[in-house]
Order: sequence, then C-alpha cells, then structure tokens
Amino acid sequence: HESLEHIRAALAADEFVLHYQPKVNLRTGDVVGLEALIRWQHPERGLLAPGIFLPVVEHHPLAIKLGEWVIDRALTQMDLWREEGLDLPVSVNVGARQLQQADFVQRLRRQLMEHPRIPPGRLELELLETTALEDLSHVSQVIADCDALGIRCALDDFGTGYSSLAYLKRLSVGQIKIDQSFVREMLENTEELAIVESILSLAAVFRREVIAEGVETVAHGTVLQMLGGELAQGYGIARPMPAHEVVRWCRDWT
Ligand code: G
Ligand code: G
Ligand code: MN
Ligand code: NA
Repeated sequence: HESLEHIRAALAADEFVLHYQPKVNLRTGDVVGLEALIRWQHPERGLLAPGIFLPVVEHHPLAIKLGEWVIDRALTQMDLWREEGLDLPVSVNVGARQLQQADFVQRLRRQLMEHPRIPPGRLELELLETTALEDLSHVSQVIADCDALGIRCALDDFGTGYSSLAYLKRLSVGQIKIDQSFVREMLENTEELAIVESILSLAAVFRREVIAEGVETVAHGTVLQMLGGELAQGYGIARPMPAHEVVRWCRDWT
C-alpha cells in the first residue's frame, strides 16, 4: 500500500487518470453509459489499480479531495466528448467518506455549475450498498436531493450488503447494479443464478432499472437476457479504457 503523502503528492502532480467502462443494452445494442474508474498513472510503476491507494485514503479527508477530483475530471471529459459528438451519461463511484459529508449535494451542485453545458442528468452516482446501509437516513436524503437536481443514483454491488431487500424500499435509487460476483458465477452455480433472478424480479417490482456487472462472456449475456435482463457491463463487452479510446469504441460497437 501507498502512503498518504505519496497519494497527496500524486494528486498535486496530476498523476491520477480516469478510465471508462461502457454499459450497454444487450437487446437494442445501444451504449447506455460509461462508468468512470480511477487509476494512478505512476511515473515509474505504470498504471496502478485503485485497490492499492483508495483503501489508504478511505477514512481520511483526502478521500474527499480525490472524490471531487474524480467528479470534476469526469465532467471535464464529458465537455470534451460533447465537442466530439459523444453525449452519454457518465457514472462516478462515491466513497463512504465523501458521501458522509453533510454538504455533499451542495458541493456537487457547485461542481456542476462549473460545467454549465452538462445537464445534471448526464451525471450519475454509484453508491455502495454497504455504505448506504451504514447511514440510511443521510443517504436516503442525499438520494432525494440528487433526484431533485436531476442527478441519478445507482446502488453499486447490490446483493452484497445485508438486508438488501427490505432497505431497497427506503433507498429510492433509479438503478441497481447486480454485483459482478453473482453474475460471473451464475453459469456454474444455481445459487448465484437464483440470486440474479431474484434481483431482476425485485427490481421489476420496485420499478428500478437494473444492470448486471461482471458480464465476462457472450454466455453470461445470453443467460442474462433469458432471465429478462437487458443492461450489462463487463469484460465480455469492454474493459475499462482510457478516455481517448471511448469515441472509437462506441463507433465500432454499434
Ligand atoms: O476499476 P477497478 O476494478 O480496478 O476498481 C476497483 C474498485 O475501486 C471498485 O470497487 C470500484 O468501485 C472502485 N473505484 C474505482 N474508481 C473509483 C473512484 O473514482 N472512486 C471510488 N470511491 N471508488 C472507485
Ligand atoms: O465496485 P465496482 O462495481 O465499481 O467495481 C467496478 C470494477 O469491476 C472495475 O474496476 C472493473 O475493472 C471491474 N470489472 C468490470 N467488469 C468486470 C468483469 O466483467 N469481470 C471482473 N472480474 N471485473 C470487472
Ligand atoms: Mn461502480
Ligand atoms: Na459493483
């Protein structure tokens, strides 16, 4: 793991980058959005995965700075893509520390105002199910406030938290993301298959959009569609890629 000081210096030196992973509708073939995922372009060690630096900042104020950098970078990239004729919703992952701030939505609104050409509805927030459950009243208020601004929220890694089913009622997110572990294993394991099936029917009853993560092969996509799922994300569709590859990928996909 990295030290806090190295991470702080990397942020100042502009060494972090966002990669983007497409989300598609398997039935229509449309690209429906992109998830922004942070990486550290280390001058000596190359591209570093978030697992080695995010846990270090997780409970530190630096997590807030890094989180705001992610949002600003994503909005800046959306401005650039619009000039190239690409206009897709982009989702960012929001960490626990960042989400806990009492003025989280206010800060978010200020960031959006700095990018007046981006309609708020083009930005989406991915909130970890486990984080949301830790502070249910605050997070449900954040979701409601985002909703009022037109910013959509998704529950990430859905199914991994406890009591997911009962709490979905109190978390009025527009979308749930089925955790990749269930999707990945559903071809070999009937229990995972049942979990994916249950989440799909739960989403239908609650009228939430649902996307399956971890679609690693064509077979995963086929089974997903047999179960009634349409939206998908995963290595079988595309790996996270640098921003400059996205326009070409979208053109080649359709
Ligand atoms: O992209 P990758 O599989 O390496 O991501 C590993 C983990 O890091 C995932 O759980 C993902 O949600 C998280 N992650 C990636 N980018 C960000 C980010 O910008 N902010 C936060 N809070 N988490 C991120
Ligand atoms: O926690 P979150 O869902 O945000 O994590 C997203 C992470 O999952 C990304 O870092 C991405 O690299 C990774 N990922 C995306 N698609 C797949 C996939 O099909 N298989 C696996 N194993 N990981 C994936
Ligand atoms: Mn995510
Ligand atoms: Na996830």
